[in-house]
Amino acid sequence: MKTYPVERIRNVGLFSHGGAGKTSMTEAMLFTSKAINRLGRVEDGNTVSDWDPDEIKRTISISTSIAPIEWRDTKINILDAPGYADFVGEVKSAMRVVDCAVVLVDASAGVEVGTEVAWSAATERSTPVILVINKMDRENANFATALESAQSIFGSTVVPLHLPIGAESSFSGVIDLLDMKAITFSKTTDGSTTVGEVPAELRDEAEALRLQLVEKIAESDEELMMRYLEDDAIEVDELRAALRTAFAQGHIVPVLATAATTNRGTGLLLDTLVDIAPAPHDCSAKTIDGKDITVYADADASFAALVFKTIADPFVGKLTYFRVYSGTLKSDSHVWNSTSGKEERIGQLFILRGKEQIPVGELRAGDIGAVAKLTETRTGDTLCATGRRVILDGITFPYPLFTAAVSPKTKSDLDKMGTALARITDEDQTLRVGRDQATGETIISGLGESHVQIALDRMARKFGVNVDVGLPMVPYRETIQRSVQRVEYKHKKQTGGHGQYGHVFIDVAPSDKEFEFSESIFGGAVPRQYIPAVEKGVREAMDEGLLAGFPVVNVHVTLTDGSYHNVDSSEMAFKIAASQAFKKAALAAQPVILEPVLKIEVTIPDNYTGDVMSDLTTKRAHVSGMTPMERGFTRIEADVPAAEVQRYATDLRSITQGRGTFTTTFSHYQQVPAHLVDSIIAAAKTRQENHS
Ligand SMILES: Nc1nc2c(ncn2[C@@H]2O[C@H](COP(=O)(O)OP(=O)(O)O)[C@@H](O)[C@H]2O)c(=O)[nH]1
Ligand SMILES: [Mg+2]
Repeated sequence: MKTYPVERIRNVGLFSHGGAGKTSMTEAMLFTSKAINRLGRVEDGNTVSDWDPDEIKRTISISTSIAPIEWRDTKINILDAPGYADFVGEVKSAMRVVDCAVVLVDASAGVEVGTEVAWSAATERSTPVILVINKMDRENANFATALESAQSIFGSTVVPLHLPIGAESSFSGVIDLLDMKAITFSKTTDGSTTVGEVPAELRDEAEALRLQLVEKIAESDEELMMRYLEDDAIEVDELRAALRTAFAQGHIVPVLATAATTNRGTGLLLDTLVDIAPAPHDCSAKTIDGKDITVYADADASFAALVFKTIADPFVGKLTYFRVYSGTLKSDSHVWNSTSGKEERIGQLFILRGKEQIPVGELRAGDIGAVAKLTETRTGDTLCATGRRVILDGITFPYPLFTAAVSPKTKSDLDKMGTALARITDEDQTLRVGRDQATGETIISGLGESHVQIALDRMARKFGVNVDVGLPMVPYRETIQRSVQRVEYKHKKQTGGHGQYGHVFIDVAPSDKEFEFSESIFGGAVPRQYIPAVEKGVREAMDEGLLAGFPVVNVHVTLTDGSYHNVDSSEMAFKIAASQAFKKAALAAQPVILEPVLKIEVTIPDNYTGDVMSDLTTKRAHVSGMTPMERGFTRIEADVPAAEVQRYATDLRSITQGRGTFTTTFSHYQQVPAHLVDSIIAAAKTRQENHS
């Protein structure tokens, strides 16, 4: 592929609700621009974009793919991002490196949750948006209804640039409202078109929509507005130039109509991207390292690039995707990773088309490419010239919402699990792996149950590591409710040989502190050197638990009396006596199970408040507040037992169709209600039997 000057590059992301047609559109663009000679289909698992075996198996996109398209002497780097909620991390990283977002809407469904997620990700970065109403050939396709849903949710900047001719099986073309020409699609899928006059029956509607469009364009250009109000004739080229400016400033969101799988309207979308999408040199970037340097897309300036994606490939190893923001990067060179503060050796550079890696000698400002085998670099890092160290704005990833516990199936899985988990989190920064301090389990967190499951399937497929997955243990605790005095235990074994003798009296009482130990031994009843062993015995017994094997907390143990034997007493004997005495005392002190309670904040569109509240009530939550937020959202604050919300990511997604978010933080422990105690004890016993 030839090298393009910065003004002939476009970096464009395709975003939408899952299934709206992004991958099919990428395929149609590659086919129309003759980069491929066969139009693949998602159902057949033969598209360029969905190349990963997990994507082919599930016929959905899981990871962002890149497809460079050459069109009208311009290189358009298409980033095809996944649309499902679990992969929103990919949306964030793709949105970070594109200068234009194409948001697809299914013509028979209108705006959906994923459309809103894409829209807000674009708004967050002030990335201009083109709306494409796709699947115009499908049953129930309705351009007007879909357009209306977009205008009602996204506002009046949304105006059609195209008016479709026909719909469903009779979707045969569009009227370009700027040119006021009818563009008819060929009957085949070759993407060719013919230009003609606007059909009479659509002329009025087209005129009215054109007026809206011209007015919207003129609104962002004073001189043009004057001429418009004075009914001056305004040339189409002038309008197109003003549209480009208004678009880049976010004053207008043009709407197109397409049908990707029959390759209709694809060429027109590519034309629109060449005509109005910003080029990299229209968008400078500011460094965030306090040096306040503005980085321009100038190939001769000092090198700076942002890493937006990492793939752990079982064969080539780590593949790092990046966008060059300034300067030129050459194969076989050295750069500085200013985020990790380490030098990196750059081997062979590639541009990527799906899974295909096309070697190139250099990558210039504005372009997107990849390199293998970097060692010190993660997604979000800045790579720069050793001589000018800058840090570019990184990528903000959403917090994980769902946590699972994983355990290796076999010994060999155990040996490989650590590395494999590290590699899949390297690939996906919305995954977190760690060790639960309270339960010692290896836990993995992600944006949802299927997100975690897919990641573990990938780990099994890519790195041959198989694990059992389950909900993490709830870190219950146990404690006592009343004091018990003078509980005695004598550990005595004197049957020949070295005997054992340890004898203690203890008091136990509830305490605000995690654990208190004191002694009021009188007259050396228990020699001083054995007192630490008594405390150790008590602690060990506390760790083992009383009712269900959960650690005991909030007790005060006092060693009050005892006796010893000159020969047979030992630390071990007193430790055993102490742990038995503790169990005896605590079991007599009305032990109970404590459960962790979380503070949860749930943010939802107002219309779901009732459903979310009643669901929280079924989860034993205590709502402490409801705060109206901007854009018609409400935040509910509540205290809820951790055990009730282990699957809340899934529950909330189904209640709010994916429009709700939540955060949780640990708050306190509370006593488990009596009706739940038996099931907790039974579950703990089963788990212990399975692990013994
Ligand atoms: N009828 C019709 N089906 C389409 C069109 N675009 C995509 N599809 C189908 O919609 C499904 C999802 O498409 P895909 O490209 O994977 O959507 P993505 O999830 O946004 O990448 C697939 O079954 C496609 O064949 C279209 O324009 N018309
Ligand atoms: Mg896709």
